[in-house]
Amino acid sequence: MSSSRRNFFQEAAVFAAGLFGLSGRLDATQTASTPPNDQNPPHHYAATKTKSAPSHARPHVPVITPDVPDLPFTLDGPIKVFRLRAEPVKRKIAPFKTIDAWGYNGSCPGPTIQVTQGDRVRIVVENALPESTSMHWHGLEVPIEQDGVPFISQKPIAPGETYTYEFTVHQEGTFFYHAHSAMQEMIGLLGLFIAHPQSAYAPHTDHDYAIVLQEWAILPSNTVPNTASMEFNWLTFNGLSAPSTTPLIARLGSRVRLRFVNLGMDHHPIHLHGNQFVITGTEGGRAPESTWYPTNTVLVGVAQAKVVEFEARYPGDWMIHCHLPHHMMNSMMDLLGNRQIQTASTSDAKALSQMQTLANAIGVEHVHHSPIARNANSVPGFPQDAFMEMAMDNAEGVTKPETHGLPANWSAGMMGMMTMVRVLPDQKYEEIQSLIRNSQSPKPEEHHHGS
Ligand SMILES: [Cu+2]
Repeated sequence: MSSSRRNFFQEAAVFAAGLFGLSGRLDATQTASTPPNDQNPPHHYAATKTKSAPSHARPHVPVITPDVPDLPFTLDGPIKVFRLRAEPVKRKIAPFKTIDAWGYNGSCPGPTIQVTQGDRVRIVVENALPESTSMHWHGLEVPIEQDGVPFISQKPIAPGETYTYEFTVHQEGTFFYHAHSAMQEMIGLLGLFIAHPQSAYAPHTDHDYAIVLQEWAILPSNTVPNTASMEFNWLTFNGLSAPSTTPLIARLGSRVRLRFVNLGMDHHPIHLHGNQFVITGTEGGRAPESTWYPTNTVLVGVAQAKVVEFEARYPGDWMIHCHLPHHMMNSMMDLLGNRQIQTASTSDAKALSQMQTLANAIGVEHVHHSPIARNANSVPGFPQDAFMEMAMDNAEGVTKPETHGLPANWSAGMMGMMTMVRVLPDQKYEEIQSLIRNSQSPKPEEHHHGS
């Protein structure tokens, strides 16, 4: 086959994947790259200089947004038609906290839109909120009539009304959509808008994950976020606080892309353990390879997207988290009384009884996981982290295929804006992919026989 003919088929494959290949989880069986063959990679330079393959050697893999669905589309001729319904959404952000947010199609953040550069899209926005709304396509170069700013480029979308946007996506990159009013953004009206490039990025990436960063101010015993507050006590990845966040699964030897989007009040320095990465893109699209440099923390500013890539060379369960200390915890004030709002010493007995109160409330057995010193009660400042570790491995929303095989009490170390990338050798990787597939397929009627 001549090389031009081969290119034609490869580009056709990219096109088809862009049209129809957007749902479902990645099974990297067909796409995983050969593991790096250097036996002893230097740990300080894990970051990713592989030889660049020709840019359309292999089609891109779909983006997976853990804990957030993809938005399906229908075709009207060549136009991809999407439907978004703005509505109130209940979201269980942690095993012991459910909030009343607003979102789209039952999800907060809203479902992820995936298109291919060059696509013509039509997005029908239905307003099922009790007030007017609007929709802005953040970072996309669209005609002013499609810009979504109430009173400037359109009338507000009244409750019960629908409004239709239509434009051609000529860019590639990580974008998002959001209502164009500050309070509605803060109560959750946003979602990802991924534009895949017409020719796949080089080097080829085997896994592509996206995470929306949000913060919430929710008083104890309340469910409605206070969108006027600057005191945030709940921090989420894709609308969930750890340990409810679903770990990202990667095959050992694969190349992983992570996309972070921030539409809150704080900037978030996102840190990856045990691996270096390179920043390969922003909200403006792909960055030239000459600008990539090794790092392990990326500051995701408000209204920005940051895209990073790394070679998953080291097996293990590697944390990914915002490194602002107050963003690495959950608010237990609902149940903990004075524990979090005082800095004066308390006794171990009192602290333990507070934790037991919380554990009882969510049906978890509180275990005193970390040892303390015999003289702890006499040391000013004690306790800080002591007794705060709450293992919830088996709580609803925490146990799932992606957490299979983690060490006991793993969830005690997971709070706030936190998840992990689990870099797994082939056998463990396949095992978890199989569990994921089984959990997604409809359950057959159970017939248990004695034998
Ligand atoms: Cu943060």
